[in-house]
Amino acid sequence: MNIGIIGHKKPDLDATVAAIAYAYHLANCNHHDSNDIVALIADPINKETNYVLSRFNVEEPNVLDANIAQNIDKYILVDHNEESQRSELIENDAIVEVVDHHKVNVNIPHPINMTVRTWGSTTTVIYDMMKKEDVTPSQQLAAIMLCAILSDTIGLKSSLTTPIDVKFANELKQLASIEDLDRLTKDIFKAKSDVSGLSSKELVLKDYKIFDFAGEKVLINQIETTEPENIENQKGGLIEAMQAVKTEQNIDLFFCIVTDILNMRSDVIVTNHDEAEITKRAFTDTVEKQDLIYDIGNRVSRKKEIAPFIEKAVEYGK
Ligand SMILES: [Mn+2]
Repeated sequence: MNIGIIGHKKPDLDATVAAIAYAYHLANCNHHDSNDIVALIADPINKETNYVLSRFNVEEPNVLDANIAQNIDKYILVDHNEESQRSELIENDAIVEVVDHHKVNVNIPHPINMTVRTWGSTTTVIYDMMKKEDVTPSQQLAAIMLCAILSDTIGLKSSLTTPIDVKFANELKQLASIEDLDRLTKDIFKAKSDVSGLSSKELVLKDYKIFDFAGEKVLINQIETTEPENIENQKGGLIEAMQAVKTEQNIDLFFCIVTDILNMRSDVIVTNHDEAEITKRAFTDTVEKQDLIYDIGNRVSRKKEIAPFIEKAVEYGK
């Protein structure tokens, strides 16, 4: 029996590291034969993840494809639970467990194990599970787990950060023998902000999630960057790319969030008047920065401060 552990489509650092860390955990806590457990990703990794895995010499997981799927009997979902964020190769029947820190929206017709916490990263949840079973991550694994927590919590500064995230980050820092947390955070931010060579289409799909809000297919992309002006200067091309994606993927509403990770604030780019109206209804204090770009102030967390408000605004219009 083979178990695949896998994060959401368009994996970020947390989705990738959570799969690697949970595979390590299950292989080391004696409940499983390690040969049966494999960490996977749903799509190729991004530049930030590539930077972190290369820096700490950790092998990148395989991308789940039809060949690999033939050998997997069961799946554990990490860092996601909604069907719209799941690889299409995963059958409902094969899902046995979820470890996550997002809102829950699953309808699986059999009992599953779920470990969901309101903490800053899925990696934080997995480290807690490791501690409870006396599993200690290797130095390399501790380093990438620390990076995943720093990335998902924007350097432990996002409003989603809990005292548990801070405590565990410090423990992992010790295990990884990392001296300078600020330096590491800056290195991760730099890799996260590297948009060189990305087309407009790649930018507007850099870190996206698709939601079903009141029957509307809503795409929310987030570009985390230290140089938001470099992104917004390309507005024309970005909006054109957003319109093309809407047509290709039958998206009803598209919101592209540009988050300034140094100043902890965001703007929203939209493609039309309808999306602009929803943005204004969702964030009542929003300011129109330029045509089709709205300043939404110090909101940086898609899952907590952005998506729920867009959802309410979409429902209101129904
Ligand atoms: Mn996450």
